[in-house]
Amino acid sequence: MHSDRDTLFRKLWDNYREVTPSAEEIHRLLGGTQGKEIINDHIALRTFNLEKVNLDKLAAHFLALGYKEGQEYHFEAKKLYAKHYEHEDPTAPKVFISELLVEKFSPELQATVKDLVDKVDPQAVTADNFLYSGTHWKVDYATYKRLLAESEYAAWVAAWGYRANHFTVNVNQLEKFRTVEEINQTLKDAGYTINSSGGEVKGSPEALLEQSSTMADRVEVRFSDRTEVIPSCFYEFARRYPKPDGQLYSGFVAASADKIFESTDAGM
Ligand code: OOG
Ligand code: NI
Repeated sequence: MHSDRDTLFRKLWDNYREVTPSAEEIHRLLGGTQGKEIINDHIALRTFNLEKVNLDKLAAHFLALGYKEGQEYHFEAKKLYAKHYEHEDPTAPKVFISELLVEKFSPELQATVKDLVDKVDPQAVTADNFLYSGTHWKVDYATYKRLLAESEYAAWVAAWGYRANHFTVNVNQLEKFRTVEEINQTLKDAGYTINSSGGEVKGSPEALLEQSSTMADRVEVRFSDRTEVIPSCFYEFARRYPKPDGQLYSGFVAASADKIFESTDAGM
């Protein structure tokens, strides 16, 4: 029925899995013996705010599938702007798209990012596969490190390009687990590191959203001059609470999101 949407999320998942070896094991740990599929609360995408590839260009792919714009979010310190998108079908994952406010960075970073984006074919941006098309440029390791010094986000997008940055399990729909704390404990017992920036559980029942995430996997990336192991993608867990009208809150919480971004920090 909604096969275009299913296809897009399946392609995004397959592409995410390729660089996130923990995803399948975590899926198994949480899904375990339960018969039904894990439901995704949302996915997240990252980009630069340069016209050719900005947030709106990514969002267009979801608007075409019947998604509607939700709230917007500002991240002053990280110099990011984001919006979320949701679909009237409650089983459709929400989508959180952010963009780096490139003009707020040094002339060097601006020039580097402009160079990368100049390599993108404008037609590639509207193609069906754009959201899981990876990088459209070559970057050397020293350039990656220079970006990293100014913005972990900029370095991540330079290294990984267009792909789901994380998938998020809808905790409300799990059978084996009720709370984010229980999930964190199970993952820690299995040897995973939970992002502890701002606390392992971000948000609260009062904020109508509780979230946690793993620290990103570390995998090899082929830079133009060498191969290095860097953070790739992570897995997130979200539990939503009802609003006074009885409907589950469908937005995000900027203070929590601010910390979730740090799940791709090298941190060691
Ligand atoms: C997005 C971080 C925010 C959430 O659920 O609040 C987020 C990112 O890391 O790209 O996903
Ligand atoms: Ni998220």
